[in-house]
Amino acid sequence: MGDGSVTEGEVAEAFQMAVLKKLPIIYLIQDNDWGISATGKEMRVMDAYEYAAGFKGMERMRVDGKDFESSFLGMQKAIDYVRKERAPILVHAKCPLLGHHTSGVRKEWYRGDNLKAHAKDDPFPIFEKYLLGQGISSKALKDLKQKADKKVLSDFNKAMKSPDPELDDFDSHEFAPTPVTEEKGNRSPAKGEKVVMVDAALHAVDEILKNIPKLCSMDRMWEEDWVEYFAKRPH
Ligand SMILES: Cc1ncc(C[n+]2csc(CCOP(=O)(O)OP(=O)(O)O)c2C)c(N)n1
Ligand SMILES: [Mg+2]
Repeated sequence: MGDGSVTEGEVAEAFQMAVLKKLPIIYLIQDNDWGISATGKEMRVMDAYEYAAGFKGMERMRVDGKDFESSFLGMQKAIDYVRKERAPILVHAKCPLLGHHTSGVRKEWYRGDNLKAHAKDDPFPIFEKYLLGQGISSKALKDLKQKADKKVLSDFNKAMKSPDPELDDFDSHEFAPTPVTEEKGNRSPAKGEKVVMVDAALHAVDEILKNIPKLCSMDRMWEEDWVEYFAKRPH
């Protein structure tokens, strides 16, 4: 997530649940000190690493996001921690802003003179220098770059040549087709009690949950359990 997104309410809810249920999640924060066109100072009084300290049980770590070695080793530690402890961790990576917020919101519009300062922290030249220092030849790096450029160009050309998407196909694969296509059952069963709509929805969710015993007993379900559950679920 970006540093700006961490100031949003949904993230507080996610962090709270993650520590409460001890969920094995890595929150990787890319802190470029901008949220669209607002600076860090305009958005918040603390960064994500400091904020995470408020969530008891959230492990946290800082890495230098412009430095490959720091980021790579940091992520290795974070993955080990989550696998072993089955608990959440936040990794805060300080990064320069190199790209645009979106293709429609261009960095030149809001970054002004600051762009050059951020470009100095571009991780690519820093990594290149590091690799040269580790004894990798500049020829090997040049070859690698040429190979990557060639691959990107060929993929780009392939994409440009492919047909446009079909208009009536835009929502395919968005939702699984529902097996419920007609109303069944009795709306006015004998001795039935009238309930408000929200209660009816809660009863329905309750019935669904009753068929997932592990979830109902509030045990944590691991990824394999979910895969198993969805594989067996009647479609
Ligand atoms: C819940 C919610 N609140 C507000 C927004 C509006 N919004 C979109 S992007 C953004 C800031 C994102 O900042 P950051 O995550 O740092 O991304 P960056 O601009 O660095 O790419 C905001 C506030 C949103 N999309 N969702
Ligand atoms: Mg940002």
